[in-house]
Amino acid sequence: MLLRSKKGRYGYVQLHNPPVNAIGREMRAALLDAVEWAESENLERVILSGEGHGFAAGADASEFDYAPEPPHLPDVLTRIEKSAVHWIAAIHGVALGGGAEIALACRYRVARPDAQIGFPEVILGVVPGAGGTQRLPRLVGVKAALSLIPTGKSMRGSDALNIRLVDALSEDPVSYAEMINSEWLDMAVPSGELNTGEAREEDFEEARKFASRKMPGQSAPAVAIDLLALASTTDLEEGMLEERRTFLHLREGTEAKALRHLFFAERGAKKPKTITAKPMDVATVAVVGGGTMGAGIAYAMLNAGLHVVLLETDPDAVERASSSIGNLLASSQKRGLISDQERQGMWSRLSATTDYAAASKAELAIEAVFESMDVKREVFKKLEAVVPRDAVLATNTSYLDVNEIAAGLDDPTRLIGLHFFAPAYIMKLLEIVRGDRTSDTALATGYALAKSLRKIPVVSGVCDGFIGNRILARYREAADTILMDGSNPWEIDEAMEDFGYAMGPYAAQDLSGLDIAHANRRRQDLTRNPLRRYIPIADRMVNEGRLGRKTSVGWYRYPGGNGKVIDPLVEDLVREEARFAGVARCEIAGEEVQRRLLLAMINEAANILWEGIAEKASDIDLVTVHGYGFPRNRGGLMHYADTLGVRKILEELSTLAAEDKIAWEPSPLFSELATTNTSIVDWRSEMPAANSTLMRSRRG
Ligand code: T1G
Repeated sequence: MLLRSKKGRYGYVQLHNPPVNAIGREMRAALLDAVEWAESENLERVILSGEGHGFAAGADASEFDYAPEPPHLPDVLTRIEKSAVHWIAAIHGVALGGGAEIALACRYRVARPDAQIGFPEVILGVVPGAGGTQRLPRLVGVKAALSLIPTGKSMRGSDALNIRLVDALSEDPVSYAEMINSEWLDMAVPSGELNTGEAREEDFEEARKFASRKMPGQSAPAVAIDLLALASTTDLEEGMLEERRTFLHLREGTEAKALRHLFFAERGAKKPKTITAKPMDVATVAVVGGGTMGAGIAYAMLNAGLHVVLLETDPDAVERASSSIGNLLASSQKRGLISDQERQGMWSRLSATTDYAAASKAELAIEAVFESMDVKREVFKKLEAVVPRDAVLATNTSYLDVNEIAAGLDDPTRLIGLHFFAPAYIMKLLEIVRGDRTSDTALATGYALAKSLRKIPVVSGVCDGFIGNRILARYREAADTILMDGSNPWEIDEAMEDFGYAMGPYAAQDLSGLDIAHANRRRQDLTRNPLRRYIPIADRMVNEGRLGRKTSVGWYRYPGGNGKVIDPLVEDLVREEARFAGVARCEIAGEEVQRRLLLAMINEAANILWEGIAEKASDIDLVTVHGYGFPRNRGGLMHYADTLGVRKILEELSTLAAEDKIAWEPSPLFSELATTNTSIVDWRSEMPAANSTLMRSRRG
């Protein structure tokens, strides 16, 4: 846990807990031993550094589900701060959360300019619990502390020097620490003994507004601001006691548990245990189709340092695609996301053409053309003729059958789905669709590409809509049913916004366009169960030309292309459709709207798990949070379902099934979970995702 040595009267202590030096009980105890060791050896200074990639990533978050064990970090840090031996933090890589708090307790801090220092605790739904909210404002002032702790942001070492969070910069912090003059060290005042300086109400007000805008519905940022205010009016010891009490309270709360669940789910998604094949090395990607999705995908690939060959059907389309990508590059540079040099480098790695032969060196080729099976099959025929035999082929389809596309290939094992979400260069989620014949190499290559694009990959089996769009379709069907039976769009939207969605289902449809879901429903006409209740209201809207924002009218009106306003005409239209359908409408309370829409999605997601389309529940949480706006502080759809409990879900679905058996038939997963007393998030299918035998057997 710690590597310890000394040279003369200098002690060297290195935090050692790969991969990120997370600070757990053993490290806390070792730090305490090191303080006593340094004093017993009558050392003049201890130089504290981190072994490996960084200083320390913070407290070991996997311990947060258990009772805290002594020695507690705040106590260890107080011992360091009060020790007669001066501790110097020599920081490289990350010093986050508890790692940054250790540095604050040291007498002196020297960092590499490219180090990352910050307090991301609020991202985990907690606040710093080892003196961060009390020492930081004393060291850097309240205003600077308000820009760091309530936002969870980290800053480079070079910026940290500007606010005196570190005292010096060096490419070799340990050597620098050896040369610090002893008198300097003696004069350095421990951060805990400093005053916070001016604390203006307007700074707190601004921080509160920023926090509620950037982290809506999350409570930790506001609590962190209160603790920073406390630092201005209370002595360090008192303030730390209140901070510790607050941290422990938040840590037990549903919000922190939800955010912790997502934290580990996001990391688990990056390195799936089930994929052992070696991925192809991808340096050049061919992107077929330069429309919105294709240009976005091309930009994402360029931004990851790859070469892109963009293929279009004719010179005009090539020109349009090139200029779309050029505009994306220019706007990123204008927003300071990339430098001019980076922009030029990305532009130089793009070649756009109608000539498929240009793709002859691509290790991966992805199509983002019109959602037509024939068009896609045609594209893949042309790609197969030019790309290397072992190149991976990918489709960006959002719902077409990947197996059917693969059936048209000479070698179907090379095909995967790579379902990007618009805008492809921003949205983190990437559904990797595994067909029946997809090879492990192709799948592993998809994952490796996701990592280089810094996406959150989730593997899906083949079904209509994969994971996300299949749940979305059920969500919308349930909403339309409530619309028919008594609510109106804005009441339903309000209910889901009260749950935590930034936008309800109807405002969201206006954004994406009602015609997209309409086309999907038409496509499903032949396969839909004729006995299943069908709600024609959304079709009526499309037939009336009300497609959403793009036509300035949809479920709402958008006068002058501005914000949405309620449109009484929609209410009339809904009432008329209910009359045609012979439905006696009645008022439905917001809580009931929430209950039904959430249960509908939970049940669909349970079937997705049961059929082996998704490998684990936490993957569905990543899809719903990162692709469909499910409130982050609820932890995702399946983590939220576990807070309801399997038995309660089964009971409520059974009641609803009495009303409409086809729509509400409880997923068999729930009976299995109830029998084995297993939570949804802990359930594991006996087969890896996308196992077609399992899927077919369970789909019935
Ligand atoms: N606790 C436990 N495990 C952690 C961890 C942590 N804090 N941080 C990372 N890991 C694991 C992670 O699960 C993964 O495991 C592996 O390390 C690599 O992570 C008292 C209360 C440091 C920037 O919030 O931001 O301190 O999947 O894939 O991309 O006031 O990890 O390999 O088994 O993310 O190079 C505050 C969280 C804690 C920092 C590295 N600290 N970590 O990114 O690797 S609360 C944080 C990160 C606290 C104090 C409070 C990133 C990283 P596995 P990775 P990476």
